[in-house]
Amino acid sequence: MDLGAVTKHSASHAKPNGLILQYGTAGFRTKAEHLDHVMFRMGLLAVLRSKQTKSTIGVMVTASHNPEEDNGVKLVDPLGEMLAPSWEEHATCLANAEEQDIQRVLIDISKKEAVNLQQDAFVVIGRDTRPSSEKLSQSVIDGVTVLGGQFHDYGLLTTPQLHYMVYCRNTSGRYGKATTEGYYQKLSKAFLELTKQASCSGDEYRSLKVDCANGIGALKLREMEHYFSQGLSVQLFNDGTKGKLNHLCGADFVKSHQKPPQGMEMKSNERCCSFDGDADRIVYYYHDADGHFHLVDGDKIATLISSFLKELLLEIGESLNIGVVQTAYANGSSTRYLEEVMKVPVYCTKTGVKHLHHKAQEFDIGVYFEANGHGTALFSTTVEMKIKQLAEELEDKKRKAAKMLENVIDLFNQAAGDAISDMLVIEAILALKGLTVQQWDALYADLPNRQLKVKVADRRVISTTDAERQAVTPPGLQEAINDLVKKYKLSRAFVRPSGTEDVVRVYAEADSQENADSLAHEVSLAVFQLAGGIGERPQPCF
Ligand code: NG1
Ligand code: ZN
Repeated sequence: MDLGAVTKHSASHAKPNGLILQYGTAGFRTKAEHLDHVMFRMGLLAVLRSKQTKSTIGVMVTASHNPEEDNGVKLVDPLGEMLAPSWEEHATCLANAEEQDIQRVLIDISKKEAVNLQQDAFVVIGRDTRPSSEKLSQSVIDGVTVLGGQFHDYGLLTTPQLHYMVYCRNTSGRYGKATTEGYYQKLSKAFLELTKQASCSGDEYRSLKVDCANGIGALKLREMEHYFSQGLSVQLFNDGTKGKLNHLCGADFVKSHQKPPQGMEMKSNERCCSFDGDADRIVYYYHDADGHFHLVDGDKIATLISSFLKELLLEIGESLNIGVVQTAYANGSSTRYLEEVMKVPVYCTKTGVKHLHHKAQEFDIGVYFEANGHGTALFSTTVEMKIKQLAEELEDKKRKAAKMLENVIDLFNQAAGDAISDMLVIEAILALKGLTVQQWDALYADLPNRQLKVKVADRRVISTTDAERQAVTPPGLQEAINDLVKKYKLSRAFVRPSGTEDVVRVYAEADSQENADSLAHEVSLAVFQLAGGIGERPQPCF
């Protein structure tokens, strides 16, 4: 480790005075102009992690659904997963170190993690379409090279594509080719094979409107569309040619405002979907004949997928254990439907896909989705091998079902939740089952709900337990929430500090929209009073 060179280069990526950042739900995120030093240092850290794991490590420059002025960075571990928790701590430590302490922190991490500094290091880098991303990814590269790491800069990629590249490279190409071409081919082939089985090929099943949040999803879907166009035609909106990233569009906007994105032409009963800014989330929606907007969120996606998987397993005659993993944001109706009607076990984890992913790994097949549309289905290696074998051995109908399941496994980006691969799985299931978006939506009725944000001086005063469903501190807050919840029917509410924004998030559901709005507002006031609210008191805004 040439520590002299590190010090010299680090000085040109100086840390703004007094800035303290946390490796949060999905890496570091803040205003782009405060991130240069973090990028450089994450380049350094990626080299150490690569040396330690003797594997390729990924670095993604993106702030997902955050405003265009923000940016962020996260590291991707060898099998395409999120960074291991002990390394998140190292990341926070390194990002916040004063200039004169950087050498010491690097040595400390290397010692604690028994990093062999003689080992080669390889880092792959991707970035979203934010104006700040290109320069920031150069700072990552600076960090990688100053520690003697090799790298490949993929340039513009969706977040899930970077996860895919890391996974491919660390499994010697068995999973797929580590190029965008390889990604397009793998997914499109599985999609086309699967949809070949669909008996109804009516046009209404074969076209989809996609709001790309003015982000990277538009570029990549455009590159990809001719690979799968025999099975699906996509019409892209908010493709980045005019509008601003995530502004009044994209999955996060649609989910949190419960209304269609700007710039999308929706006819009644047409199937539409939105990606977020780095294309790892997807939500569906439509306008009914009366002009009412209907959101089909991550919970309904999980329901559609898990019921399809259950049917295939039944057909094949295999009893594998399927589990669905959700967070506290999952609509109460979805949990009830999964448990009571579908008889699928449901588990709740803390927010952030790394937690859901971890839990999902406990099952033969783990389907996990956040209500906001971030998720996937995970298949254990044993299950994958077994299905491939059955697809060769079984006869007739059973063989067909096993083949279909094999296609589904190939279609899901096993490394991460992926809007593009989720979209293709959903489109295939709808075509195979001959379901319209309305029929899918009608599986169960969502409980009316509302999400709000409250500004407080220090959001860390709120700590939670029970997968974030109960507040432990500040004192009195949970009691206040309990009292408010009692006032409404079918109600539930919880609060937690955001891991990606400087706010406290409030969630409430109840028997009517009016009641959900009112409960959310009352809980916001309790947070404001008991957790050190700043600025204007929360106003009832609905
Ligand atoms: P925070 O800001 O911690 O609530 C948000 C989403 C998460 C996850 C991350 C990462 C909600 C309520 N929260 O986290 O689900 O997607 O961003 O992008 O949607
Ligand atoms: Zn995202």
